[in-house]
This record gives sequence, structure tokens and C-alpha cells, in this order.
Amino acid sequence: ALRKPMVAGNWKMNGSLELVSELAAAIANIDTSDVDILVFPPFPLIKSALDAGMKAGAQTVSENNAGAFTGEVDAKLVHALGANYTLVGHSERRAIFGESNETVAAKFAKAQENKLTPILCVGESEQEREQELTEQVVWQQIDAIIGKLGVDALANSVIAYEPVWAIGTGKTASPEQAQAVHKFIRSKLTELNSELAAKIQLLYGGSVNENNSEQLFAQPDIDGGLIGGASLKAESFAAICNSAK
Ligand code: G2H
Repeated sequence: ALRKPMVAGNWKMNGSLELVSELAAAIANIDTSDVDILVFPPFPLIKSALDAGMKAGAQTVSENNAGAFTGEVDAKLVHALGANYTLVGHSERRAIFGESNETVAAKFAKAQENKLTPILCVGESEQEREQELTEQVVWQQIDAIIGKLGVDALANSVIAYEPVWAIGTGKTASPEQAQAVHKFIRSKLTELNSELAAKIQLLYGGSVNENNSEQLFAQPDIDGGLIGGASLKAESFAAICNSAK
């Protein structure tokens, strides 16, 4: 295949040392030559997850360099611990913590400066979908990165399409709905850099579980998933990882 599938577990503000051990055991025997498996635990557990043999990343990083920013976490430190990825612009960061497209672009840049591969999360709200603004909103979120850093910056990144109306709601986008947006993203990128567009991993996120993952991942432009709730159950997460092969 042109693109290696990826399954990434976004723990959000959940998890424990016990969950690190359980998940590490559940995925230990999965051959990762044909699927990238990553977990995104809360910051205090990143090092534990790495020590347990998993590939782990951060759920967000600061857009600033180290300094007087109480409560923030430096991308450089995350990389120094042994992590290679960070999420940026998850819809909860945008909606609850007020991150704008500009802030997300600054975090994306800071991640790459510190050798972390950003997984850029994009997606429309239910109202935006009803108003047929899905493509416009998703492209604006991606174009904020291109405008600041140029399209080539996306070569070292992953994009996760997560329709906000499907997040944690149990309402998954149908494989056809998800594929349509993934295809739109890849074709827009093809206009700018066809080699990059062919190679970039595009993940789907939003209520993915072990019962719907196989059909979603079978779509031609869906290269894996960003999994929330179902990534907190060891058996479910392992099944989803296997379904991406
Ligand atoms: C979307 C997803 C993971 P869930 O936020 O990022 O969560 O699978 O619980 O909808």
C-alpha cells in the first residue's frame, strides 16, 4: 500500500497507570510492520506509556518556547521524553479552550520545530454540515497551516478528519460520508502537491469502535483512525488496530 495505516488512541482526560499496563499488554503482540499504533494519554502518563513499550504522543503542546507559562507543556520536552507525535487542534481544544485556526497553526509549527509530527484535527459542526459548509470549514482549517508554513509543511504531518457531531455521540459518519470528505481533502492537496497528497495519512475520528472500524478503514482515502472512547478498552482498541491492517 502507498500509505501505512495508523490507529491512534486519544485518551482525552482519562486513564491511569493501570490502563497503561493493560493496553500495552493488549497490543504487545500486534505486528506493527503494517499498522502504526499510537496512544495519546494525559501528559503525566506519556513517559509511562513509552516505558511500557508503546508509541505515545501528546494531546496538545504549547505554541511557546519554554518559559513563564504556568501549566503549559513544551513540545521540546515532549520530544526529549521519547515521543514523536502530538495532536493539534482537536475540536475539544478549539471549542472548550478557544483555540483559533491561528493558534492551531502556531502549535503545529512549534511541534515540527521540535521534531514532533503533528496530527492536525479538523472537522465541521452539525450546524455547519446542515448549512453545507463542511468542505469550506475543513479546508479553512487546513489552509491556516498552509498559509503560515506552506503546503510542504504538511509532508511531515497527519490529518485527522473528525466531524464534531460524531465525536463521543455514538453518531459515526457513514463510511461514504467520511470517504467523501477524505477524498475532498486529498484532491485539494493534490492540486498543490500531488506527491504529498498521495503520501499523507488521513485518519477518520468520531465514535469509531470495533464494530464500525473495518468498514471505515476500507475506504480508499481513509488511512486509519483517531479513537477516543473505544481506545480506553484494551480489547476494543486491539481489535480496532487489527482491523486497520
Ligand atoms: C473524537 C474521538 C477521538 P470518540 O474526539 O479523538 O473521540 O471516538 O470518543 O468520538
